[in-house]
Amino acid sequence: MSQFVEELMQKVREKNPEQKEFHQAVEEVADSLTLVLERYPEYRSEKILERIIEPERVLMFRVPWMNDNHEIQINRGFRIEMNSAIGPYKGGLRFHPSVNLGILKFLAFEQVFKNSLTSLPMGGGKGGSDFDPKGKSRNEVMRFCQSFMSELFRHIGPDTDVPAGDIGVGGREIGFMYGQYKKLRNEFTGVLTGKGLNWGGSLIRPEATGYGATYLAAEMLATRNESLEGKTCLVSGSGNVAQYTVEKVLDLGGKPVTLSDSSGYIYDEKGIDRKKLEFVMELKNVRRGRIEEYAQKYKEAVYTPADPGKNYNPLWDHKAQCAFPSATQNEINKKDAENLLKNGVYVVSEGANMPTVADGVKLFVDKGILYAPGKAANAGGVAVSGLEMSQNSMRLPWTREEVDQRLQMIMKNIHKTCKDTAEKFGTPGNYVNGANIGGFLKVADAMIDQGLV
Ligand code: NDP
Ligand code: 2IT
Repeated sequence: MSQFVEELMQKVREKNPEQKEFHQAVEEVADSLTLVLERYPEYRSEKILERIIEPERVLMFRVPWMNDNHEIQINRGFRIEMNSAIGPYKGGLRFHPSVNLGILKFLAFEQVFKNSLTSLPMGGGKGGSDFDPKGKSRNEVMRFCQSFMSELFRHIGPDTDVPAGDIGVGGREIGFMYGQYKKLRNEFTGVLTGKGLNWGGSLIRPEATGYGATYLAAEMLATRNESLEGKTCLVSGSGNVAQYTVEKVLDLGGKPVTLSDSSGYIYDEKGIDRKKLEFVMELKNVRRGRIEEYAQKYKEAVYTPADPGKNYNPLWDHKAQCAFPSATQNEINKKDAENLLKNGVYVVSEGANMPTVADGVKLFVDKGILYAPGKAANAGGVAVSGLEMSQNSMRLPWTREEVDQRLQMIMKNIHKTCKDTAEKFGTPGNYVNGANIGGFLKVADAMIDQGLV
């Protein structure tokens, strides 16, 4: 680690104690940027990185709501407006009991580079709440969303800050929040993305993150004259990103064999086909059930409950060529990364944000496998959010084919930016450096152009 990174990290830790995910995200980026800061000292003297790690604004607020038993509940709401150098703040909202300031800051920080990589004019933001939608009734979720938006509405807007979904926030929650925003502002505008198709949403937005992560894997394989055809793929999670990853892997001839939720995972040696995927979508999106039911319905599949006492996740311990972590941060620890390599995995495309611990990332990079970090691999979601904003501004919806074409083009460009940038800075094949540097340069130059901001 360079002296600059060491000193920077010491300050980051002192100033933001206990925000360990934020430290992790900053350190990974800072490590890559050493290469840039050596070559272009103006970024050092302008203190660009020191500025980027400080959010432009952090909002934290009370979210009171009433449960179905008429008991008052209090949650905490957040919005991190991280960087607006290249466009309005843009990024998802996460509703999960683990949500805290450090987690949202890591996500907002990652979002800045990711959004820059899409080549669309979007700054970086993230928000959410420690609210747990699991087990709540539709009415409870609605009351929570309305209360959350009753505060958030005054801080956001189609040219200011445009939230979207993330863990625990899908089309249903976006709908409730949009309704409340509209009521308070008396305006029908593109203030949120991931909206329903009938009211300003874009075709392909639900599919975009999973499709994009798969397109990126295909692009990486193409550099070795290979494709996903016939490849066994490990997929984690069973929510939005995981479902559409499975769909696109199937389209491209691959064989997905796993899915998970926080209770456990299923392994289906015969492969998760379209019919089984349809079952998963109904199970997860309509009935909001647990993935265990998959193995009850399809006897060829094996369900393994999550075991917090184990020092590895057996999902990553199956023979395969590709892995698509699509659940949450740090779901691949060092032992899991070793298991993946041992089992023959040489393509890792991160649908989730920062799913691999730092030691795992190092292993993948040192081994020279085709490893795309989240900020490159999962950028398809926010990219199509950007396309939704364009369609809202024009008041003209595009066809499915048009949006998918643009998504494919954007993922191709992201791949090329990462690959070319890694080469330019003397680390060919290192998509981590490519993504961090590629995302940084555009934001850094915009910040310099705009003066001391
Ligand atoms: P969903 O809420 O639709 O699904 C999340 C899935 O991950 C569920 O299966 C959930 O299981 C599992 N999961 C969540 N938290 C944990 C945890 N702490 N431990 C174990 N499993 C967990 O979310 P998405 O599919 O939208 O998001 C998945 C990942 O992709 C996240 O990292 C998100 O930041 C990232 N992402 C999402 C984008 C999007 O457009 N939605 C865009 C880019 C990245 P359970 O139901 O049991 O909690
Ligand atoms: O992490 C992410 O990129 C998202 N959750 C999607 C953000 C968005 O604005 O669509």
